[in-house]
Amino acid sequence: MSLGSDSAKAERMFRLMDGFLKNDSISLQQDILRHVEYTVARSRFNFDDFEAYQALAHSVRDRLIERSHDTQLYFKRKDPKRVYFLSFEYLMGRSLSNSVINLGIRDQYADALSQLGFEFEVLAEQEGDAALGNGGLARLSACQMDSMATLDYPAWGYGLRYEYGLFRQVILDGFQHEQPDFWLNFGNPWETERVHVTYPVKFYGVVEEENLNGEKCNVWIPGEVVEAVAYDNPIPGYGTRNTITLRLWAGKPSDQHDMEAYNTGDYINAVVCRQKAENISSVLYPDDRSFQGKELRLKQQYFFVSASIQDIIRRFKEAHSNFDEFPEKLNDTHPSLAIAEVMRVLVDKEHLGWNKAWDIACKIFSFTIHAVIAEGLEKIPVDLLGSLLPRHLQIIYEINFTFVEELKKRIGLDYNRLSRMSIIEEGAVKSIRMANLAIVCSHTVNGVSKVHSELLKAKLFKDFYELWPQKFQCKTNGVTQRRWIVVSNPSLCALISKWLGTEAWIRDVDLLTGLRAYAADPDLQQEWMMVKKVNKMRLAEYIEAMSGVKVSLDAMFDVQTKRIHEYKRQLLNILGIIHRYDCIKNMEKSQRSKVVPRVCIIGGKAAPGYEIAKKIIKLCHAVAEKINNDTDVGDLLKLVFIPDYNVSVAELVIPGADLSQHISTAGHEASGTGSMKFLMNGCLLLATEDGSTVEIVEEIGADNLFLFGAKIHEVPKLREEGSPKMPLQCARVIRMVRDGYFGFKDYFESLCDTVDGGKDFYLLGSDFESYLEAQAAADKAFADPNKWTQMSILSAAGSGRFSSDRTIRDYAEKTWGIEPCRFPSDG
Ligand code: B1N
Repeated sequence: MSLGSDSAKAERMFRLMDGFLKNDSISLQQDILRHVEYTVARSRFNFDDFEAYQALAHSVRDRLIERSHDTQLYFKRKDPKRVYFLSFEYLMGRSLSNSVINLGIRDQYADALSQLGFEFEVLAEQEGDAALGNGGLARLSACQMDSMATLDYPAWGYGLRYEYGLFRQVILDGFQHEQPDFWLNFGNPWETERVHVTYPVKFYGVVEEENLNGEKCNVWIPGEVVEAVAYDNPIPGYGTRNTITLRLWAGKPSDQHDMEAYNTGDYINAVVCRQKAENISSVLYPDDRSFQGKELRLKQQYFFVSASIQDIIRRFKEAHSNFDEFPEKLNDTHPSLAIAEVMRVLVDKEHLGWNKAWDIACKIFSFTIHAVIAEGLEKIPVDLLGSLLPRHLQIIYEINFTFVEELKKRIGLDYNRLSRMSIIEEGAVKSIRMANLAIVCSHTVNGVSKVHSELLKAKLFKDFYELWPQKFQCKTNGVTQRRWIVVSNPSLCALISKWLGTEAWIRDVDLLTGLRAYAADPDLQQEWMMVKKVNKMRLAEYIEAMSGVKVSLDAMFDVQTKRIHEYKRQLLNILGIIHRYDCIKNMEKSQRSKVVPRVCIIGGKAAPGYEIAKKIIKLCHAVAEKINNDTDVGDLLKLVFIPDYNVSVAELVIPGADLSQHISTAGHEASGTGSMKFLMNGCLLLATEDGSTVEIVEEIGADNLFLFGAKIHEVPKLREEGSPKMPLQCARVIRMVRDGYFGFKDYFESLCDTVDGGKDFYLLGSDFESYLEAQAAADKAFADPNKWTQMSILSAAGSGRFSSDRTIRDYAEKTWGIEPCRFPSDG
C-alpha cells in the first residue's frame, strides 16, 4: 500500500501510475525496451550488450527509487532516532547483481533477458566498479551500508563523490603504472543528482568579533565559497522493502562567487573558477597508510563534513528543536572535523551557549578507529588549518583549553601526560591531533577487532583509556554474506540453502553453523568439491586471459590479494615461493611426483609513491617469469599476479581460492576483512595471529587453519634481536635475488635490505621457518581431499560471527541506541 494514499490526490496519482512497478517477465521486458528506446536513446531493434546493460540498470534503478521513496517517507512519518554514517571512502564495486538479488528479482530479470536474447551474467560484466576508496576500510563501509539496510535501521551514509576513484593499475614489464579511473565517463545509472539539495561550503577568510544583542560573538567571513551538490545512491536491503541512501557530495561553483566576478566584469575568470570548485571532489587520495598534511585533502574532508552536517541539521529541524537526538558515527578520523563543525553551527549559527553545545556534541558522536600505529594517525598542521578554516581552529583551541583544564583537575600537573593527551601537538610543526579530538568528544571509541581494541587501550590511547575506560569498546568488523556468498558464489549459495533446507541464513547468518553437522558427510563433501572446482575453472580462465598462464585445476590455488604493504608481507610470500622453486629444482626427479602442485596468486595495488611496495610487485613478476617458463617445474608451481585487483575481481578470485594468506607481522593489521570473505567461501587460511584472525581461530578452532609466526607480545623482543635470527633458508633465497637470479639485481637491492640489512622490521627472517612449516602442513592437508573439504566446510560454517550484520547490530544496540524501522510490507 502506498504511503501517500491517505490523501485523495495521492490515491489518484498512485492509480494513474498503475500502482507499483511490476516484476513479471513481460513487464520487465517492456521496461527494459522502454529504457533502450527512451533513456539510452537507441532503437529497440538495434542495441548492443552495453546499451542493454544500461537499459537494464535503469529498469532496476526505477524499482530502487520506488522503494527508497517509500522508506524515506516511512522514516519521516515514524521519526525514529537515526544514525548518520560518515566515511571518507566507500568501495561499492558493481551494483547490478547485488541490487536485483537484494530486491529478490534476479531470476525474473534473467528470464526476461533471455526472452530478449540476452544473458544476465554477460550484461552484468558490462558494469564498471565504483572504486571510491582504497581498501579494507572503504569496503567495510560498503558492507556496513548493506547490513544497515537489511536490518532496517534508519541510517544514512555520507561521503564524497570522487570523479576519479582509485587509480587503475596497469602492469608494463612487471612494473606498476597508475592510470586515472574515469568511472563516470559512461554515466552512472545508479545515482540521482539532487540539483536542489546543495549547500554552500566556506573556506579561508577571517574571523571577526561582533556584537549581537549586547553579546560578543565570532563571525567568520569566508574568502571562498564552494557549493556541494548531493548525489543519492540507493542501498537496498535484502528481504525487506527498506532501501536507504548513500549521499555523496560533489563540488560545483557557487553562484555567489560567480555573481561577484560577473559584476566586476571578469567573465573569463568567473568561468575558470567553475573548474576550481569542481576540483575539490575530483580525486581520491590513493594512500591508506601514510598521512600527508595536504591542503586539498583537508579541503575535501571539510567539504564533505560541512555539507553532511548542514544536511543532517536541515532534516532534523524539520521535526525537532532539541539537538541531542541524533547519533553520528565517525569512520576513522577522516571526518573528525565534524566535531568542530557541529560546535560552530550550534554556537555561531544556532546561538547555543558553549557548554550546552558541547554537551550535545559529546552525546552524538561515536568514533571507530582503524589505525594501529601512531604514524597512522592524522595530524593537521595548525598553520594549514588556521588559513583554511580559521574559525574551526579557534573552536579546537577552545575545546582543548577546556579539556586540558579539566584534565589538570583529574590528574594533576603531570606535564608529560598532559602534553601527550593534548589535542594540540607542540613541536617543529605545531599540529592538531585529530584522533585526540575525536576521543575527547565521542561517547565511544571502537576498535575493529578484539586484539586491536586491546592494543588501543594498552598502547595508542593508554592515557585516554585510563581516564575514560568506559568509552573504549570493541566492534569486530564483518563483511556481508549477500555480496560475498550470494552474489559472488551462486553455486555455493544454492548448496548451502539445499543442505540447511532454508535460505534464511542470508539474513540470519548464524544458521550457517548448521553445516557443522554435515561436515563429514561424503555427499556434502562431494558436492562441496564440485562447487570449488567450478569456481576454480572460472578463475583459471580469467588467469589465462589476463596473464597467458595456463594453470592446472588439480593444483592448490593459494591466494594473497590485498593492498601491497610491507607489513602485509607479500615479500614473505614471494620468498617462500622462491624457496619452493629452489627445492623443486634441487630435488631428484623421482621425488617430484610427491610435490603438491600449487598455483600462487598475488594481487593488489601499491600506493603510487610507495617505492618498496612497487618493488615487491616487480619482484613478483620477475620470479613468475622465471618459474612459469621453467619446464623442470611445469604444473608443480606457477605464480601469477592478478592486475588491477578490485571488488569485482575479488568476487571472482575469492570463491576460487583453496588457501588464502593473511600473514601480517603480528600487531600490525587492525582487523583484516579479506580473511572473512575467504572463510565464508570455504577457503582455508594460512595466517599469523593478528587482527581478526585471533577471533576466527576462536570460532573455527586452530585445527582448521594453518597458523604460524611470532605472536603480538613477542614482536618487540624479536625486533631488538634483529638479524641474528635470520635462518639459512631465508638468507639463501635473499641471496638468489641479490645475485640477480631473477634479473634487476640493482633494482631489488633496497628491497633485500629491508630483510637482511640489519633491521628486518617486519620480521620476515624470524618468521620464515614457521611460515615454511605452516605451508608444509597445508600441503599435507591438501593431499587428503576429504580432510581438506571437511576443514573447508567447517571454515564456512564458522564464518557467521564475521558477518557485518553482527557488527551493525552490535553498534545499533550498544553504541547508537537505535532500533529497526521496517517498512510494513513483505515486498
Ligand atoms: O581498515 C580495515 C582493517 O580491516 C584494516 O586492518 C586496516 O588496515 C584498515 C587512511 C586507512 N586502517 N586505516 C586505513 C584507509 C584510508 C586512508 O586514507 C587510512 N585503513 C585501515 C577496516 O577496519
